[in-house]
Amino acid sequence: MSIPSGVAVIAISNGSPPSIPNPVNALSAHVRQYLQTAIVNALRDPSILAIVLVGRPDGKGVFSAGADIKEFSGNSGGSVTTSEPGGIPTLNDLAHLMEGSSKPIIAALTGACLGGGMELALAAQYRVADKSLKYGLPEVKIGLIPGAGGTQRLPRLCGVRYALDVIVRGRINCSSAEGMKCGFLDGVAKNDETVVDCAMRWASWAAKLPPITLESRRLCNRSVPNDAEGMQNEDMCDFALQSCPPKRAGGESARATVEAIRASFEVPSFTEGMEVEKNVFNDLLYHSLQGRAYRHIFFAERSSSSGKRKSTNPLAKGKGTIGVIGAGTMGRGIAISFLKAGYGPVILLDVNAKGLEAGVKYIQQTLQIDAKKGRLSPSKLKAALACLQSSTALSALANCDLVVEAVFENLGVKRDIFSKLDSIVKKEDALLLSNTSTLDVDAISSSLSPQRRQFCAGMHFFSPAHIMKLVEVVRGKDTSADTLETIRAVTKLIRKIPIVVGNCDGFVGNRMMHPYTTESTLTLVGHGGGEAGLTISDVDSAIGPKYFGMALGPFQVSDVAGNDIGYNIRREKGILRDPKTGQVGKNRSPGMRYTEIADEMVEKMGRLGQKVQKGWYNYDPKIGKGRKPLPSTEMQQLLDKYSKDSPSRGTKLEKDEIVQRVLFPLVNEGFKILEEGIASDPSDIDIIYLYGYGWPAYRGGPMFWADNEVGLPIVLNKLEELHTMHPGSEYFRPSELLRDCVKKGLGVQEYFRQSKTDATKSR
Ligand code: 3H9
Repeated sequence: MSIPSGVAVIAISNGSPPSIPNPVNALSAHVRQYLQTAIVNALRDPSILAIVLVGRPDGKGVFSAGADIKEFSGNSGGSVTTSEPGGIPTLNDLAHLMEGSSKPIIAALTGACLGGGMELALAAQYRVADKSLKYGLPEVKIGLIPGAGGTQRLPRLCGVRYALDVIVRGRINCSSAEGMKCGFLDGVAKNDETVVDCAMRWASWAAKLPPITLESRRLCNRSVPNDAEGMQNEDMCDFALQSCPPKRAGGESARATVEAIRASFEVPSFTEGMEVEKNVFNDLLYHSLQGRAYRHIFFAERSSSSGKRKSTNPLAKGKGTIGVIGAGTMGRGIAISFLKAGYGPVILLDVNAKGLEAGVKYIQQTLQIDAKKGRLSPSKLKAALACLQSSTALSALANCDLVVEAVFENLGVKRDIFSKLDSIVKKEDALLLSNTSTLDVDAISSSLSPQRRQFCAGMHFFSPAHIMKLVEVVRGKDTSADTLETIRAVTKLIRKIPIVVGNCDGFVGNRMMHPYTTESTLTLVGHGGGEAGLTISDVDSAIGPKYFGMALGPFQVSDVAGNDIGYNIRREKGILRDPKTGQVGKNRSPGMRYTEIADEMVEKMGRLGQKVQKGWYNYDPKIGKGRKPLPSTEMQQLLDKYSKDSPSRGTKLEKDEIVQRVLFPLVNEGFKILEEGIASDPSDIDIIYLYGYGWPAYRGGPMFWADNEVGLPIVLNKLEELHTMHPGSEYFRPSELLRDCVKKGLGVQEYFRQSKTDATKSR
């Protein structure tokens, strides 16, 4: 705290001991304790006339990202909203102290001012900012509501309409210009002054005002204003509630925010409104599984993408020449991602000149649309368009620092490309990466000369690659740690989440999909399970958004992706029946759970999916832009034919049973993947499913779901039952890791945490 001219400057960053990194000024116990002491001291000191609260002493960086989310793990002891006498102050205690201050407090806001950080700012008498400010109340995104007065003070300051907009949507991007317009801010620093200078100006002025002025600045003393556009506050809340997801589908916290905001004008006093807020907050914090799932994702996402080493490769700083081989859907999306991140030149390559031309056109149009929608500034658009190059000759990639191959899934073709790149790409340490979704990365890398193999890895994008946030970074046996670190950094720069995985058939995501899609298809004919066959839409509606919550059910996904993709993969794996000889592929073992429905519909019926208007469903270009799934008589006849061969009787599976039948084998495969070290942490699998496969965020990912919502003993029992029924089925055989977790009574995340701690101790 420095004290120039009767103003105390209190910096939030000073509250964290140097040994505890706190890059975003989270309001942890240390920080709250420090702030309380510093404010009380300033209030007691007669030489102090006003207080400035700032993020860092130099007025740069982040103000505060809010409460320390790590303290919400549920076992931090006591309540984060109830203070104990003489104990650590809660955020509410601090807000109360600030609001009731006998000296004006000016919050000087920079960078992120979120959640509890914004709530402290609301308790100050004045708020000023610089242009770097991004404020908001994102609690809803971690399954909570603002719990330090945000739902009561913001409506009083800026009206119910604005409070609903910021709090229900969990915004984090409100600018200083917006803050001035809505009344959140009182001033913005002039061009030639820092936010601290600006706040000092306000402090000197406010210190001279009569004490009565402070009274009027306290938001707790104000009532909620009527809407400027004439709508009833009550109606706006009803309207906001209608736009929230249903409670069971992830909407618990969003709906709760509306109820808390409603209390700001419905209950007689500010104190009673605060009581409503506190009860709702505590209820969510201690009882909502959805909230725990959201917070699990928050940390899983960050820990999966934070590497332990720092790459010194210029690529990790956003600089370098990029080559993308293949101008199909994947190649186009990959090129767009690099161009938008400012890499260049980006050379798109395809041997087919027509395809290449179409690819370039698509990329240019997509960038222009992005610019039109404000997602790309005019200068960035200009730079990106200038950086795009194209060629039909591999020799054009001679000067590349990084090449991503994105041609179709054929090992021979990929090996041929990599062996050519070996002699074409001049830079010895250029990264040579494959976007394969299932093939053996080591088999691809072995076509390179031995010294190059350390720079080779898989970089598995998800379609459409310029939109989907996930990249599986596949570690080959020769891939060096530096290469992995550089790919991780590059992936973050192109605004995606990198998850490093081991090399196996299908890596993590697609390997887990295999039992899921196979079992989904088998439920259509009740194959050997003794139950009656389901319809295609029975399965899709049990798994899709209206019930379990996946973005699409398994058959809709397959129709969107193209049913030929899975067919070609099965052919490569040697499990298809030879259409000419009728011989079953050599890799289809006798006891393997398999049905030829999906093979027959591709091979004999040409039902490739949405792109040809027929797949598991029919599609009509005149209905729902050609994307609405319509029942198909032809498919029903095919299913009837297969059902006749399968002695299934009895009742249909209920929705919950369908979920268990198709998702437990997926989870089981996740356990096997962890057992084999293909994924290094259960939360990595959760992130892959969330961002690559449409898993509902409010269920936290397949491993979190199995662990926390279902319970591992239930998963194990069911798998054992199914495995007894189908002993030849490998994917029903429970993983040893799953058995071990159940035996030890540990959740899988806990099991891994303990193994990591044990490994550290034994070092
Ligand atoms: C709240 O305030 C409740 C109150 O209403 C009531 C309480 C009673 N706590 O994202 P980054 C860590 S709830 C703890 O990579 P960026 C993060 O894990 C809170 N840690 O940086 C990471 O750690 P590591 C409401 C936090 O620049 C590091 O900081 N607030 C917190 O891309 C860097 O983070 C929010 O929900 C936190 N609050 O983005 C805001 N925030 O280095 C959540 C971050 O070990 N935060 N960390 O991996 C964000 O949205 C982004 O972190 C932010 C910076 C935009 C601030």
